[in-house]
Amino acid sequence: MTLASSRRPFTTTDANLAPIADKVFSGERLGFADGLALYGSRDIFAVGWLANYVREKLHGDIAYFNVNRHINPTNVCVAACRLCAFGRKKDAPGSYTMALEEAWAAAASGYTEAVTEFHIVGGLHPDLPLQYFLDLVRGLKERFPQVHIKAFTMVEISFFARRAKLSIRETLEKLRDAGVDSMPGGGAEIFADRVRHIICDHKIDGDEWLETARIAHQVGLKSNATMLYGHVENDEDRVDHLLKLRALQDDTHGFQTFIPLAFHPDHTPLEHLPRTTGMLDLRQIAVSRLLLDNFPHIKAYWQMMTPQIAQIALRFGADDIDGTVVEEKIYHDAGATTPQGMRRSDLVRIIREAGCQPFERDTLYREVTRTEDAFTIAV
Ligand code: V47
Repeated sequence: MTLASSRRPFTTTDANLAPIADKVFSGERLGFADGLALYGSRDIFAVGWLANYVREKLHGDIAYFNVNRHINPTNVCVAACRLCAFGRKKDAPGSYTMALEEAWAAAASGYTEAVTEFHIVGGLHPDLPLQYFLDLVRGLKERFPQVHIKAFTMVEISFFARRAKLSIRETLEKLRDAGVDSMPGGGAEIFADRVRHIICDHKIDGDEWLETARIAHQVGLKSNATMLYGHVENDEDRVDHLLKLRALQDDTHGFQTFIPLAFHPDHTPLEHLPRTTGMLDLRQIAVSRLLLDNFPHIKAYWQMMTPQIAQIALRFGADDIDGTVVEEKIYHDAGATTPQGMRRSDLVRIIREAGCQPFERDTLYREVTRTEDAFTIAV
């Protein structure tokens, strides 16, 4: 079956994709049933082709990356999520909490390339007050005023607020005023209660995650959004998750990037589950690009997907492969075999070999221009 798009002919062996392709070519929004058809289609190349069509329309040949550093100030966590291999109880072997000086030193260490972003997330520590996080952020801003601070998931914000007896809005305003510039997308997992009860019973529910994101956007913080897939969820749960994010984005336009995260089962209570396959990872990228028509960016996080699959994902709807990272803990505790970090030059090579133009961005997707280890951001 061949349909004439405005640009090239589209071919599929799956009759269910023909009406979806018509909608994609005419810019019509896809619905719940379309999402299910995309997950169920045996013609993965056609699904990827459609997603790539949308990506090219939005971004041409450009693929984004950044030079960033992850900092996880503590792995101590009161929650005991079955999905997680990172969190530890306070006195358990392997638990750690960085003193502020240690966290500031970690920010400065690693690759010598000047980072443009600190990505900061951690466990829900029972004793660390909000003041620790305010001081952490303020100290980073004093030491690295040019570096964007993307910090704390909606789950952490809700926890800080409860401990400090503040509203979500007050907590976000304090962190913003201390120097948080935007927020990462973690903790969203899957919004469906049935699944959340199994994988992360102790976390805020889906509605609270969405409401916290709404307030973050209202106080002027952009954020990302994630979805953890490849565990006990089904296609309906995945489509439901994506459409809830899309509905919130219609209201706030505060999300920058969607990042599908493949579940890594090693060393978690869900260790018996198999790892996701390359085909599912690519399909997830493509379906995300097609359903999230109001999200500017879809990220293939190379740490989670492997650099090889992330590279192919650039032709399945992704326009971003994240950054240098330097030191990744959450996936490596759960058995990831990818390197802990990658050099800027390797990210550039991966992107070029995918046939795309590498574009070094800052967290807000402005162009970064480098001379030696200094950089300037186009504003
Ligand atoms: O929220 C935890 C996930 C997330 C496991 O916003 C796991 O730019 C797989 O959100 N297997 C944290 N996933 C990472 C995250 C992120 C990563 C990169 C970029 C951005 C961004 C955000 O990792 C958690 C959870 O969903 N996670 N454990 C695991 N065993």
